[in-house]
Amino acid sequence: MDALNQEADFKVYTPETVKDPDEIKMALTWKAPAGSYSHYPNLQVIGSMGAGVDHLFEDPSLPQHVRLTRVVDAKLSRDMQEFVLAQCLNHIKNLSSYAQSQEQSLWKPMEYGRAAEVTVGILGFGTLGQAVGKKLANVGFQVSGWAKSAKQVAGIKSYTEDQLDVFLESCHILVCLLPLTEDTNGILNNTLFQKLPKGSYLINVARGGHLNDEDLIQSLNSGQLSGAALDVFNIEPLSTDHPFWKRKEILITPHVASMSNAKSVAPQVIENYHRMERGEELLNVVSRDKKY
Ligand code: OXD
Repeated sequence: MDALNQEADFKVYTPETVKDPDEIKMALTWKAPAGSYSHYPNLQVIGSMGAGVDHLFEDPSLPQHVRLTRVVDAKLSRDMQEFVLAQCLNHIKNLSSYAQSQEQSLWKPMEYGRAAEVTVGILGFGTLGQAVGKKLANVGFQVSGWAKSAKQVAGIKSYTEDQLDVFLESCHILVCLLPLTEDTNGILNNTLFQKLPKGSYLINVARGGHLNDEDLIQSLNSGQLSGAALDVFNIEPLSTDHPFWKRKEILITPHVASMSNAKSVAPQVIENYHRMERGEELLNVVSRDKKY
């Protein structure tokens, strides 16, 4: 909010400092309590402060006439590219296992993978998914992407809605970057894991709601999955008694893959405010039908 206040040529309030609710035309938000938006009768735009917008649709009283936007930011996209790349390399070079061996002073060489021999499947091949896919391909991984609609990205094989099974068949590493919607809720489950090659690795950097926690544990127990890197969880922070903490094959990070930065986000928020005032098309509009 401070970054916005410094740069904006309009007034910026927090819910606590608003004096006249009629004055508010645009809201910037991240996981606001349900019902927050109904206090402002002249609201025209609600902007999610992150890339994800699932938190908006969780509010049953989200005003129907209000336009919704999200953040699409080059810096956030680069952060996600680097994070996923780090997780892929960590996995194929066994770095987490060596960190665990070190705790026991254990000298235990392991076979390692090579990027050129590993296929990484990006489940959710939208703007962010494509950026991540390109980065991995540049480093030498084989990359494929799955999205509802066909995407043309040089050097990356793209699969569409009805080709999910064939897409999954070749993924040694599956990266979830899907938006969370009714269709994708719980998609990372036993049925999907069974379609991956045995011993595949899962990276979830999208939402905890995509993953069925029980099914992940079962797939690790059976060896269908060799491990997982999880940055997002059904309930955050992850409770201290959650079984994931005790699993050596799971690498847990606290939702840090790419964190919205007020300084980089402020310019596009300001731009959208002016576009709204001029009655122009907004940037990064969210479809209410698709919910992303
Ligand atoms: C986002 C996130 O959606 O941080 O931006 O998860």
